[in-house]
Amino acid sequence: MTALSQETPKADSLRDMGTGAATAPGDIRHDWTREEIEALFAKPMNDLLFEAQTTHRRYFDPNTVQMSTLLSIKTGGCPEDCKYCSQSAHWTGSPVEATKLMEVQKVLDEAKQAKAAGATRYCMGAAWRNPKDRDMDTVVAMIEGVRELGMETCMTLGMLSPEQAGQLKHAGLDYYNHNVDSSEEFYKEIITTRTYEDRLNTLQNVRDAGINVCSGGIVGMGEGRQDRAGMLMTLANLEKHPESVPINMLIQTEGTPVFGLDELDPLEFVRTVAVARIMMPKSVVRLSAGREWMSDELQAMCFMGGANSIFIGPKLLTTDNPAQEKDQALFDKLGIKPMQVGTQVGEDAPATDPLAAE
Ligand code: SAM
Ligand code: DTB
Ligand code: SF4
Repeated sequence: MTALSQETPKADSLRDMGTGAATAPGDIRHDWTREEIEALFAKPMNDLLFEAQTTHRRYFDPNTVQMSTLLSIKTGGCPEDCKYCSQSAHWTGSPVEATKLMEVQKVLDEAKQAKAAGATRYCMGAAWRNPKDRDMDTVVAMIEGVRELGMETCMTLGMLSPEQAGQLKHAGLDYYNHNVDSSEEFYKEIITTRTYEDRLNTLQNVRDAGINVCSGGIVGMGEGRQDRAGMLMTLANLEKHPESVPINMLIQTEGTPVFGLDELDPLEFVRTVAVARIMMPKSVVRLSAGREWMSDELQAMCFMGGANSIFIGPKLLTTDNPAQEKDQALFDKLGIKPMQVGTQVGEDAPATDPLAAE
């Protein structure tokens, strides 16, 4: 299996190929260059947010946000050496304790609560390099059970073979999360136990199985702007954009090698979200980890920049997420409503194309 093509030359829309034909905000492209992306990052903030909003409104209702809830179905003890992760067995100073794979019924009980709290998608994560074949029956039962509750399903279990991806699809899995995490160059600084190509191969297996792809990364790990640009270039130049793009702000956990790094300027986080929105116009962009430590104003700027998905519920995998009442108060102040299932890939979005009349 070869890695996904990162340099598909053909764009889906008119391009400036020396013909003078320019692209409009929201045209779908897969041929982004580093220079173009860095130029987006360097725009004045108001211009960047305006372009992101214009792009966003072409495909989505700007006042709706998709809401997922996360559960760690197998915590800690992971053989991988991701420097940001409290669940890696390599960082013995991390406070996270390893657990076994949860029982199916316990997962379903948690999922019911998440549904009652307003989540439309249930995301189950395991601290694995890859699922063992002996675990597949259990994760399949979890997918089937959550679907029966009437929720969309997402899993993040590490690397998948084509056969495992096929099994998950057959069970009815809607989304698979597998992040590229950073640029290809910076990735080597963060993880040594697998390669960037391994990540891309799993994404290809997920795509080939017909499961929606959820892939994004983390910022604030000491990478440079060129790495944030490189990460988005990898994602946007895939043959098909991921349907879901989580942008995580690093949550620093004691004992991990990245603990104590200078925090990323929050406005640079907003820029990363806005550039992701511009480059992947129809994708749902998730304001993912780190909201617990973000002000209302910062989160509002991310929504202005085109973020339209979040995790709700008091916990992510091992760390805290805002309490439901706090989130509800924020949504009320911002006039944000939950996004209905089925509209998240843009196909049913209202015809509010601000460029259509031009
Ligand atoms: N083990 C699987 C894997 O790595 O693909 C699935 C679980 S892993 C925790 C899922 C993603 O969570 C990682 O790829 C990373 O992007 C994100 N993540 C993990 N720890 C994080 C942290 N401390 N802060 C922000 N994001 C984090
Ligand atoms: C993703 O991109 N972010 C989520 C989800 N995919 C699995 C995980 C965030 C984890 C934050 C650290 C923790 O709670 O352990
Ligand atoms: Fe393991 Fe995933 Fe954490 Fe890496 S990010 S250590 S693969 S749980």
